Order: sequence, then structure tokens, then C-alpha cells
Amino acid sequence: MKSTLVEKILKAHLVEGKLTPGAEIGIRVDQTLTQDATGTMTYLQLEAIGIDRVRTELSVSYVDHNTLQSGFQNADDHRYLQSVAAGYGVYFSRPGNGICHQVHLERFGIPGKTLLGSDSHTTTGGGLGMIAIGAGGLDVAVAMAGAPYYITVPQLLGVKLTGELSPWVSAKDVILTLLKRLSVNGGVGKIVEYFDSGVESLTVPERATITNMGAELGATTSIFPSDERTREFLAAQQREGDWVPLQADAGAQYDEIIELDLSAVEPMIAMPHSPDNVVPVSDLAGKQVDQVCIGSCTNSSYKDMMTVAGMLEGKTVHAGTDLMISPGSRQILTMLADNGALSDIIGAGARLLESACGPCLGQGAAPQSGAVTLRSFNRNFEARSGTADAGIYLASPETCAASALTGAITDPRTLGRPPQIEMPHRFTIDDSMILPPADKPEAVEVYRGPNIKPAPRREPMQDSLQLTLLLKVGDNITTDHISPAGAAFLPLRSNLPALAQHVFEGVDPTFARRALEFAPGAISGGQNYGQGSSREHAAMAPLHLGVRAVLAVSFARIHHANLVNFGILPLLIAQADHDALSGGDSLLIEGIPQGIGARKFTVKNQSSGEDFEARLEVTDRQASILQAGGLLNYVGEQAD
Ligand code: MIC
Ligand code: SF4
Repeated sequence: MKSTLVEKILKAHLVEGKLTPGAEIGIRVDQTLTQDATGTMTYLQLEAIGIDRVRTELSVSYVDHNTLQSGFQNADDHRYLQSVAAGYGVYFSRPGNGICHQVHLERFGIPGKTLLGSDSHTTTGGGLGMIAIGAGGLDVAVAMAGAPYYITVPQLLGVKLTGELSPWVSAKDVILTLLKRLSVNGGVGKIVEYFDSGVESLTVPERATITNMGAELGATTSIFPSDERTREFLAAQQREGDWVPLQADAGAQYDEIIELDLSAVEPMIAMPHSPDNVVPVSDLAGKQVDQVCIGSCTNSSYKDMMTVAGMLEGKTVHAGTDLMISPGSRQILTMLADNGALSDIIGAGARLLESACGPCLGQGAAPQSGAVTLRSFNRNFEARSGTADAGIYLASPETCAASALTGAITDPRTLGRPPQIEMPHRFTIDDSMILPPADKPEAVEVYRGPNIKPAPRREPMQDSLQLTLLLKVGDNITTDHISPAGAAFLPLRSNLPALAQHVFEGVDPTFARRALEFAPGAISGGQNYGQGSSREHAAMAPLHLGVRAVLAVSFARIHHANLVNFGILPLLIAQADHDALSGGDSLLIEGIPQGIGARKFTVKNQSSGEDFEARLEVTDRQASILQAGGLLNYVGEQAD
């Protein structure tokens, strides 16, 4: 039988179940990655599981998100992460070494392997031919402990790429074009596999830009074949031995195929406040831009940075526009310094930021009130820049640099010839900022600062729940709405009682107070509830406030899994029933254990007198997790 690339890798990693669409399978996880904003909770949970050493082939802990350090909290987390990594057999990438996804691509990713990461953009690894999936921290902890990772076999969306990109058009424009076509819901329940002649013209970092933002399509992951380009990239990283050729068999069947002629792609831009709100750059040309930020795990590769440096050389950033640049890794920053490109960047008046996530999640560089901020990043959710009323636009590094020079949104094709950038035959390799695990793990003392509080555990599942509907929200609610990112909140990621005070703060500042007053409570949402980040805090923090059910028309994949992991009922309801609910309604759900078994409940709205049906779309394993009141309880029961 002819197989797709995804089928081949999944088959090679299958430890439970059958590869039939819709069925649950368990796959072996070869590698894991964590980052500091989700990592502290992940390792606290790993400690709670009670193993001595990770059982994966490779696990890496990165520090890249919370590097602003405006108080002691982040630094405490970093030290905790460093010590726990040493003791548990995990590599530790120190702050300053770069953004997790970029560094993983450079130094650790291997074609054909599976990677599970506590960050939604773990999908970046698909650019190297890995099955790389983002998940909640608890799922990653369980995988580090050696358990399989469970997914529902996704549908396969084949993207047939033909042609070659035109000058000034780049990988970001490809994924923005797909987002325009498919929307932020378009990849839900799917893995996107790229194939055909167009693949060859894209380098690994360009492919990684595309698979990175597959997360914005809602896809489980995205993947490119491992071919000659992959070999070249790995060889330039002095890792040719990690290369294996991998591709779909000719004539392999996909559930759905879409075609994209790369030569027809033009510069695109996503407008506030959703990555699928995409139009051609030319439609917005001339719109004044207050701030431009270039970097992030989407677009901070060597080629991106060299292209930007080439465009800035000998010029000065427009007087009305601030330009911030964060190269993706220490490797890239070192190479820019060594070849002189950094001088072009600094000379043009760009503000150089460290190799970290930075402005992407509102860690500094918040723009002015009401600003237009143009970013080469992947998310433009409301308030994510740290300025509540700023409008975030997303575009390629080329469009960003062009706009920084003119002070207005600019189609880079109007600038003449683009700089010609060659991919290096040899990247500068220096792994001294990656600390290997300790030789004597028993001698490692784990550092715990005062901001580190234990991971929460839910009480066993109740027989019935009398809930107050605390909040009713609309479609596409993001995890940034639920548990905001930003410099004010991120230091609290390992201190749940403090973090919980900010749940839904930007939507309804009274939420936390009311939740505690009326607990137990429920939330009701429209389509695609919980899209965006993998942060399990968006489930844990509401749990801490007494939320025990979320009723929504549909859920985003990772958030749905996180709700189950923390024993919050993710109930699917009809749009009309969502419409009929009002904030403050009293909801009674009885026979919960039976309902979990039957996957359906009757919700009695005691305020309106109307009853309605709610469904549960969970696998047998997830049903058992819910019955136990969450994954930690379930793992505990299994161990007994
Ligand atoms: C994001 O881009 O939203 C984040 C911050 O990287 C998150 C992880 C987090 O919330 O810590 C993600 O993408 O999963
Ligand atoms: Fe970091 Fe932004 Fe990438 Fe998230 S999307 S990992 S915050 S650079």
C-alpha cells in the first residue's frame, strides 16, 4: 500500500491502537521540549509523577519566554528549571541561547522522529520532517516519564506545492495565503502534509516558517519531506549523520488535497486581531506604521535576518517608526556579528533585542496607545503586544523591513532588487550554552524560589454539579483571553493562586472575584474556544477559581485536551443553546459519571427553565481521566 509521510512516521511509532481516522492511538515520543513559561509547571508535574530520570531519547528544557526579569520570579524559575533538568536527565538551553523552536531545529531535530513540546509552535519541527506536536505541560511530563502520547488519528490534508516563489515573496506569504484560504479553523483535526515539486525550492528554515504557523490553522501539526535540502541544512549544522530521506510514496492518498502554485503567491498581511484576517500587502500600502518587530520562532532564521540586514544597509529607519529586531538564536546572532550584518542592522537604527520571544508575547517593547505594530510573528490576538488598543499586523520580514524604512505599510516588490542571500554551507556551531544533564543526578539539589507553588490537583469527579454560568463569550476565544500573556502576568506562571486572579481580565475584570464568590462555575463559548497557545494555565487557573465545566460550540485541540487533563468537563452544545444562555444562569448537571460514560448530559437551566443536551467528544482513555478528576489523579490510580 502507498503511504503518506505522516502514515509512515506514525506507523513506526505506534504503540497502541489502529491507524484509522477518528480512532485514538498512542505513539512513542522520541523527543520532548519545554520552554520556561510552561516548563516550571511541566517539571513540577514530572516531579509529582515520581520517576527518577526521563525516559525519552532526548528532552530539552529551553529558557526563552520569560527573559524580561523585572522581578525575581523569572530568574527563580530559570534556576529551578536548570537544577531540575540536571537531575532528571534533561538538556538545558540557557537564557540567551535562543528561541526553543529555532534552537531545536538547529541542534536537535531529526527527520522521522516524534517531538512533543509544551508550546503550540513545536510544529516548527515539521520543517525537518518530524511529527512535532504541541501539547499541555502535563501531557509532556507524562511523555517524559515514558508513556505514549495519545491522539485521535487526524485527517490528512495534502498541500500540493508547485512553482517557485517570486522575488520578495517568502515562506510567510505562503502560510498567510493558506490562512486566508482555510481560516484559523481550517486545520482542526488535521495534519497538513506538503508535497510535490514546489517543496524542493524551499530551505528548511522556510519550511519551518510554514509548519510553525500551521498552529494558527488549528492543525495538529504540519510536515515537509526530508530531502536533499534537509540533508544540506543538517550538514551545515554538522549533523549530516542525523539525516534520513523521507517522503510520501508516489500516489499516496490524502483525505483532502489543495494546490498552491508558489509563483502565484504575493506578499500578504494579516490584520488585527486574527492570523486569518489576511489581505494582500498592496491593499494596505501607505498605512502609517508606528512600530515594526522582526524575529520570533516564525521568522528569525539566518536567511531572514540577513535579508533584513541587506535591506537596511546604509539606510535609516523612518523617524515615525521604531524597529525592534530579535535574532532567533545565539548561533544566528553570532554569525551576524561575525559577518558584519549586525553593523548594518544597528547602523540603520534598529533596536537589537536578545535572542528570545520578547515582544511576541508582550515581554517588553509594548507599542504606544492605539499603535499600528507590524510584526514578522505568528499571532496578532488582541492585547498580545502588551498595549490593549494596539492593532497587530503580521507579515514577512521583507514586508516588515520595507515598512520600517518608509514608515508605512510597503509592498517590498516596490523596492527594486532584493538582497541575494546564500544559505551558509557551515553554520557556526557552539553548544556551550546547552548544559548536559548531571553525571551524578542524585547530588543535584533542586532550587525552589518563593514564587514556585505546587501544581494543582482536582478533587475526584462529582456525581452532580450545580454551576453558575460565570461568563458567556463568542467565537474564537484565545488562550490569551483566558490567561493573558504579557510582562505583568508571565512571572506568575508558576504561582497559580496569583495567576488565577487575572483570568479573563481583558474580557471581564470582575471574572476572578465573581468566580470565587459563586464557585463552582461554568463558562460558555462559541466556535473554536481556546485557540492559540498550549498553556495549560488556561485550564488550571479557571480550575483554581472553581470552574468545573466549559460549554462551547467547538473547542481548539490543545485546550480541549488541557481541560480534560485538569478534570474540567468540555461540553459541546448547539449554537442555539449557547445563544439562549445568559451570564448568571444556574445550571444543574446530574448523573455525571453516567454522562461521561454515555458521552452526553442533560443540562438543566434552572434560571430559564429550559433543558438542553450537551455532548462529550472524548476517547475512552479521556473519559477515564475525567472520571478520575484529571490526568494526575488518573496516573496515580494507574500506579496504585
Ligand atoms: C505563545 O506563543 O502563545 C506561547 C507563549 O509561546 C504559548 C506558550 C505559553 O503560553 O507559554 C504557546 O504557543 O503555546
Ligand atoms: Fe515564543 Fe512567540 Fe514563538 Fe510563542 S509564538 S514560542 S511566544 S516566539
